[in-house]
Amino acid sequence: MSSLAGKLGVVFGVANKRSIAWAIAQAWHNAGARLAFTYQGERLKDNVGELAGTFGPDTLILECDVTRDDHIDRVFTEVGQKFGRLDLLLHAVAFAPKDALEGEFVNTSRDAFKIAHDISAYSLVALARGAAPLMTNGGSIVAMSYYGAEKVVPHYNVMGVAKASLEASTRYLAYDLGPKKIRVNCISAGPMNTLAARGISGFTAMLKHYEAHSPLKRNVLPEELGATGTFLASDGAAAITGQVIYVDSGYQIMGM
Ligand code: 0WE
Repeated sequence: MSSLAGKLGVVFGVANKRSIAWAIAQAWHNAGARLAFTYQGERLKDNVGELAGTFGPDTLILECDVTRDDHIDRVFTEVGQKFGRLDLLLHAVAFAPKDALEGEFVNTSRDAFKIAHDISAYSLVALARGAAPLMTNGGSIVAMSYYGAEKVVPHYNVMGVAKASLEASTRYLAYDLGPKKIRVNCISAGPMNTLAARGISGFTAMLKHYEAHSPLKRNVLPEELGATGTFLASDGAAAITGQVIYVDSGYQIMGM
């Protein structure tokens, strides 16, 4: 019997086939979970429909702009109607205005700071609050983070501050939801070649840097994020909550 047999999940953050959300969704599906998907706007609707549709024609696909409380409410109402319960939630959503990732952090505007934190960190709190009443047998919430949350990565800027908030939010959510057997964890991934990474100047150099300096001397594969996401979602991780698990070829342990 596969490790997520009979589990019901909802996945936030698929944009295309390279998305981390899609890698973890495929792993969850292959482990036996039944999944619903959300997409961010009309622009991504067809992409997500095509990918999610490969899991069957009746796959639930809903629009969700995580800055909209009405969207979030509707997602959990419809997931509740379709599934009757929820076991798994994947948060793989982040955004900061492009100019905030280019200049100096000291120049971050109030607006860019607000947007980055709303979309990349507060959304986890809102989604956890929406999901919790449906997680009647307990549950596993998994969010994606990055090393820039704890050490300075040049140009990651306000996203690093927002990921620090996401990681701290993970701990406070784990505390609040623990009594309901709902676990909340982050996967801190090494750099991945996704849509969110495209156009980031120096990204190729970053992949080379991990190859040169990480203990494993290589980059991370999407299916390795899938495997860790499946473990965290499984009953094998039943005593793990509030943690940040590094899937980064060991890069995070290095001091130099
Ligand atoms: O979390 C991320 C990227 C998230 C992201 C990406 C974009 C690009 C397009 C958030 N907002 C935007 N806004 C856009 O307009 N990563 C971990 C990937 C990433 O992004 C970086 C990195 C790495 C690694 C930005 C600067 C430096 C390193």
